[in-house]
Amino acid sequence: MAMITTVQQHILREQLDVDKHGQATTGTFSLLLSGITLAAKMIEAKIRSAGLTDVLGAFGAENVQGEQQQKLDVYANEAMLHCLGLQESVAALVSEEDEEPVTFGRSIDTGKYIVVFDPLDGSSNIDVNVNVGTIFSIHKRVDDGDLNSSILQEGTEQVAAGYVVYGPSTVLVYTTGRGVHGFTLDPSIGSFVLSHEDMRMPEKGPYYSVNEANAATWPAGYEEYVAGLRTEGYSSRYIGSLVADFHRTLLKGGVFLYPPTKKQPGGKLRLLYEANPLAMIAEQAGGAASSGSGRILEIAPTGIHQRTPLIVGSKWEMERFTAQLAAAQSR
Ligand code: AFP
Repeated sequence: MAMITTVQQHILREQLDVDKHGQATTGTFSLLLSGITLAAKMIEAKIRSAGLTDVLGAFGAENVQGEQQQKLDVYANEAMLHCLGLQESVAALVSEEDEEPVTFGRSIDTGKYIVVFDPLDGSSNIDVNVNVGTIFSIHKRVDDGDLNSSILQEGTEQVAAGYVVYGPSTVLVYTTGRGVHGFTLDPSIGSFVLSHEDMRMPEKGPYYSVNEANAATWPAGYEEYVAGLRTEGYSSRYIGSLVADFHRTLLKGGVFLYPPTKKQPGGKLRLLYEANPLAMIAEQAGGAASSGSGRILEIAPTGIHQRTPLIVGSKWEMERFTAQLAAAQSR
């Protein structure tokens, strides 16, 4: 029989390794990650039967971003809150779908971790059967009695980050700062099984990925950069689901951009639960992530739903981006 490693076994092994390096572990971190994998399985089961049951379409309310909530957004959020909220190690959950952090009435100095997440990213694609995802980021609570300073930590302080992409198969990718590992859900046993060990982003890739309909309103330098890639023979790919666009960039290399636009001068994507976790994964895999003004992971957050421009991808494309944008903006 072929040997398999499930995500649970992998996380436990990582935790034992952490122990070997002298840090005290209590098992709560493994439990936390298994809460996320359970929620992912619940969400994936719902998505798989989306056309058959009455879960497609608008829920009839707007979320904090002023976006139409889809029924599946609401279900995915409830699954995450349910699977993580019961855990004593959780100090607060911060979701794209909730205006304020959820603390379950616990005293602020009990839980050890803050989990920030986008329960169903790209949900406007669901009705047309296109890939969607869940993104998460985990921070340790800062012991200063102020929940906000624990939530608004820089991305460099993340202790783990990951995402699940619900595509032809369901894939979970995570990092605890010691490489990036990918697992594919095996529906016959109901477990995420290690399928991509120590993932590395190719140093240069064949694709650029951006919503070119916004090109006329990008700041100086962006159009020139993308035109340069076109001249070099790059192909264009854009799904409009961040997780799916990022997953392709991780596997195949290249660059994904969501620049500032006239409509969204501060960028469209959210710093805490979209840009930061993907930036940590990109860096761990040998790539880079920028806001156009600097490293994503070094942005000091000021609000839980704050937005940022995001440019993320392979080493070569990111070095070229930084150089070309600086040159264009100094003209
Ligand atoms: P939805 O969740 O509303 O589908 O938005 C998806 C998203 O936040 C992100 O997943 C995409 O990368 C981005 O928006 C696409 O935005 P545009 O439609 O403006 O290109």
